[in-house]
Amino acid sequence: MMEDASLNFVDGNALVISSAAGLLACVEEKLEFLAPSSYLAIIAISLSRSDHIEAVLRMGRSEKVDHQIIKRLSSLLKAEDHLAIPSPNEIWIVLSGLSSESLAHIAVINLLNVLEVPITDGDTVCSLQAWAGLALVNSHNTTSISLVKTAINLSEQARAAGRRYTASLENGNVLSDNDIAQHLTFALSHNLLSVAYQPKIHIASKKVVGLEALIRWNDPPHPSIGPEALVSTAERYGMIQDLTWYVVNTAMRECATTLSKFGIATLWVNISVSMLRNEKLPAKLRQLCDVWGIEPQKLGLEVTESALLTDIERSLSTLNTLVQMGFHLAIDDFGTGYSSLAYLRQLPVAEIKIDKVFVKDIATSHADREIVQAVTDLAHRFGMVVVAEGAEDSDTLRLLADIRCDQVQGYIFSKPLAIQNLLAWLKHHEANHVC
Ligand code: G
Ligand code: MN
Repeated sequence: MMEDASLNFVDGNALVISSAAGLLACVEEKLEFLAPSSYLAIIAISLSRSDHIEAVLRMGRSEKVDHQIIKRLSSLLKAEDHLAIPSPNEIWIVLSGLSSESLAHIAVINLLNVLEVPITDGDTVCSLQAWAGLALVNSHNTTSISLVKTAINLSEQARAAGRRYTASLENGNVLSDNDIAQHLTFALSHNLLSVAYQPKIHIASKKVVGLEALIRWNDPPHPSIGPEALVSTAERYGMIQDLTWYVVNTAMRECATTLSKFGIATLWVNISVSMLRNEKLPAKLRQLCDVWGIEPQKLGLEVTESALLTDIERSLSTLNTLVQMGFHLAIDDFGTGYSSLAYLRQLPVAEIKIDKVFVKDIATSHADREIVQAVTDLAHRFGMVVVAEGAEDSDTLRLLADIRCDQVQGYIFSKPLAIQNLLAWLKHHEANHVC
């Protein structure tokens, strides 16, 4: 374990490298003095260094690479931030005094971006891959160990799911992955899960143009088993296929008549990266469409941005097949991945969904508003439809209309609803918004 040490780099930015214990003590202290509207972020980064360096590492640390890594990170961190490197493939970072969640997400993306540039040492090139877990907290109701453990778990989950990073807002008292996996096995076999639907609304006409099907646990045995924990645990424990087919099948069965009755264009389901690599996916989806009498043109598949870019060759052929068959594709959680629309444009994707972390504070954060505006303009230039996720109030909706974002999915219109409640909501919405 490294001792606490202060390092000075060319740019004069002094950064304290803590030991693991030093970092935990620092988190404990920052938790104690956490200001009411301020966030504390614990970021755990898991690194994979290229084979050559791995071999060298087995005989000792590769100090040059370590040094480069610290130098790159220090260019992004402030003197009051804390950094620990408990092992050559692990980095922990603490950021404090954050005024919004999105700042932490942007920090993670920037950290991953600088880490992923290959490091050259003479004629040796060390390529790096990095995955991060972001544990955010805005209350005292947790401990430093639980936060760091959560961040580490989240980075492992990101790695397993082919995402660049996974984030959670802590409420303290979190179940282990293994516990969640056991509960999930039980829930799948005892029919304790259900599907909820959230409408996607065309902002200008207020017409419902889509429904997103989302997994829900009717009566979760623990408050920390939210849908995100459920999905990421299912990815890690090989249960994601079962979970996804459960959602797709249930959604098609429950929504077939609703789609035509209310003239809703598309039913959207979430597809995980591991399934995108399965060549049988298109045929299986087609088969379900036949069973429930839904044309492929009425089914949309949401795939996360970073998932789309993993194993792109293999994913691309599946994506092209799916589009040729008539299915729609959307990039989910846009903004939390590589952020290169110019690159993503090569994929046969007609729609992007801007992640809620960038949308929810546009009424108060000028920076967030600029981001959403820039992404929307660029996506439109590429002929894509833009959906903003996570709009909760009328100011946000009005700003999204000004930005010329096409659709919105958020609590401002409806939370995800069970099918019966959705039917009541649709009737009410139709009576109020459609002439
Ligand atoms: O897979 P995707 O990231 O598209 O899932 C959408 C998730 O976002 C769902 O879990 C849904 O409950 C959540 N969500 C949708 N709208 C809002 C919103 O307005 N506020 C918040 N906090 N969450 C939302
Ligand atoms: Mn989605």
